[in-house]
Amino acid sequence: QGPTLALVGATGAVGTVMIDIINGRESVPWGEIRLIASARSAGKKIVVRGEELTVIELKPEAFDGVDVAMFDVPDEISAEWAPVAAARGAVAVDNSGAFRLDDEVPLVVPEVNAAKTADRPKGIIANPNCTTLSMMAALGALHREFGLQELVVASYQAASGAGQDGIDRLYAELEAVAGKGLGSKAGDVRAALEAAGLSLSDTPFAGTPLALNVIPSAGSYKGDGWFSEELKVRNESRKILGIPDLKVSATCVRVPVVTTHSLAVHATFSREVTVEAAHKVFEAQPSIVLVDDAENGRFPSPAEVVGGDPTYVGRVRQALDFPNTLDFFVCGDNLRKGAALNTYEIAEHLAPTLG
Ligand code: 11C
Repeated sequence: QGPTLALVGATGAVGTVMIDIINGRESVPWGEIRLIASARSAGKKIVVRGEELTVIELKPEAFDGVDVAMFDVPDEISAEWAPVAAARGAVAVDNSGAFRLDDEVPLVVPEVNAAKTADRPKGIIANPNCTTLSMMAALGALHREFGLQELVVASYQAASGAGQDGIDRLYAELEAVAGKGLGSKAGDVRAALEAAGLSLSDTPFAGTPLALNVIPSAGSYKGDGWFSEELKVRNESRKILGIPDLKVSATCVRVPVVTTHSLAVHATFSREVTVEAAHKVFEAQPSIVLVDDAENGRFPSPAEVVGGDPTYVGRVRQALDFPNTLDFFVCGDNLRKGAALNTYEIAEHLAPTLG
């Protein structure tokens, strides 16, 4: 009988991927697995590793006997309930933004800083934002070898970063614009969406069409020109890599991709770095798949890698006018490594120490 694992938010978009991941594991270290969700979803039956489980309502008693509680719920639900789980003796592994920058909460990517899981005075461990996470395995490996000093990134973020609403909206927009020859006249996509009853005032994407478009804003506006996703990339990268003064500048962009975030990374190191040496580092990291043969058109792209667990890296170049700087492109499934998988890997890492 192993430790007890609970999944809070079992019926949401990330929770569903989490169950998929648990079902796909060859073996799991858990005795009991408990599914928890809002009162609205309580009573629902979900098959986990061949056993039909009934989703139970989120209440303090739901955490009794739980060793690890993974939270895939909005920030305000985590802020209220992760401390409740911790107070009842569970380690809360939280995928929301509620605790990521709390000094008493480690922010963990297991292949970069797994040891931090041991230092958790609040009984809470945080999982990073999916945009940050999509490049962390690659940057962590390079940092160990060459010493990261500066990071400039542009993201290409998928619609599912905004949850099921984001996915539904993208499909509806694509349907509304398909086959109409749109995209050559300013405003024609917007007009087509409005004509199809897809109001731009309640889109999850900043009142801007996503179909046939890219949107230079992700998350909420935070002032001085910055959006929340850009500040998360900066603050979370610093904390995970343990470089408090890392120079970071990010531009986060939403693109009409269903799932898998990509980033164009421009990273400067304290030591000399060559493409050959970087390839070696990437090849030695089990969670990275290097796809880097530009001459033959081989590089990662979201539609080719979605659903996969690894971080895919390609287009690795020594920046022509910047010594010690590498440019490269990464793709990572934002619902798997970007959310559910990393959370589950933290729980798996804890399992042998609990129960
Ligand atoms: C997006 N990265 O693509 C966001 C979603 O802080 O966990 C995840 C937000 C977060 O919109």
